[in-house]
Amino acid sequence: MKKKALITGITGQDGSYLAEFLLKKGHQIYGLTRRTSTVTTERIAHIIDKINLVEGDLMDQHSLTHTIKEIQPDEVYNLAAQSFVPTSFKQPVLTGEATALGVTRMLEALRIAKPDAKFYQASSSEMFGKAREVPQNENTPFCPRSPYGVAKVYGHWITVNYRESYKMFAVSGICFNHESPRRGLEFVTRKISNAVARIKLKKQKHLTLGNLNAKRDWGFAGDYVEAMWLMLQQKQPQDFVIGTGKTHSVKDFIKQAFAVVGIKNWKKYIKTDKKYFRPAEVDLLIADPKKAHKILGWKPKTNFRELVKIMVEADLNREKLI
Ligand code: NDP
Ligand code: GDR
Repeated sequence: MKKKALITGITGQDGSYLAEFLLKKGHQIYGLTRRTSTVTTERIAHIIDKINLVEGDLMDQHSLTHTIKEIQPDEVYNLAAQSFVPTSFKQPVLTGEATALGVTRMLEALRIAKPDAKFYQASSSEMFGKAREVPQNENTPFCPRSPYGVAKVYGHWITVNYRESYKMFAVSGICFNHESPRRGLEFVTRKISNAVARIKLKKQKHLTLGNLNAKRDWGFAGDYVEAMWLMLQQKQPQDFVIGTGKTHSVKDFIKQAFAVVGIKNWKKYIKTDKKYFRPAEVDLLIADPKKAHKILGWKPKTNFRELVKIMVEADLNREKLI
């Protein structure tokens, strides 16, 4: 019998990599998608014949309970969320509904209809926010700096609470930033890789950004989905920090991306605009992933330079075709 996995957020960056990964493991994949007026399946177009899409929304309890009852999944990966930090300042209530309460809705659906399913919650390094210690591990206190970060803290603790209250196999992966050519265009890494490709091809003159000094622990999304799966294969449910243990500034990312296309005087292409600065910023994130190394045997395979190269080259190829 094939294992059944339900992935929420399957149309997103991580959902697409996880679906590919689990297909290779021989899973039967179900992906929760919400109704939209335009197509959102671009990232999973190449595997769409091999997976089953089911309609539902984290805002709608009934659709989740019904989905779980029907499918009876062995594993549930809750990747769906309003995931863009700036949007969370503009739409804090919606972010709370989807990113925080959405987790409870899914846990309730499981408690009622499939309590022995294994549950993965996509927690975030944004929960550390104004970080109380450097680097951050599983015991570092949370200090979120955005409605998104606050919502993820709720999602994290409700996952822990269902594990402790109902003995469910519910775990939280505290993932640091992970990127790829499938990253949404509004996130800083993809915004940079895409602009650098366009500048190289003379399709764009400048790149306008916000805070260039923020530092993040950036890894490759394709590596991180393996850690999600590994967490659900453990005997005991527990939470893990997943990251590279290295940090770089936005400026470092820009320099490295321009270097990929052989441009040295990158400064002349960069502008800043207040509109890209956040009401409250997270200045420095860096993971201490020792627990994941030790217990999961997980280590990232792609380093920072390789990641930037993969992203810029993919955007160059894509822009050449447009
Ligand atoms: P994306 O923004 O690329 O994908 C988000 C997914 O959630 C999309 O499939 C989207 O669907 C879906 N979604 C949004 N709202 C709802 C809703 N109300 N009901 C059902 N589905 C919904 O995110 P990523 O793939 O980058 O991230 C995956 C998860 O991991 C998110 O929870 C994110 O917060 C978290 N995370 C991500 C990190 C990263 O660096 N990428 C790091 C740490 C945590 P649609 O296509 O219809 O919009
Ligand atoms: P982040 O990612 O907020 O860390 O959340 P993002 O790429 O949006 O920002 C990273 C840093 O870059 C700075 N920055 C800019 N950011 C954007 N988007 N656009 C700009 O023009 C710009 N200029 C500078 C930001 O201020 C910030 O410091 C991501 C998301 O995937 C979350 O869902 C996830 O939980 C966390 O990573 C871990």
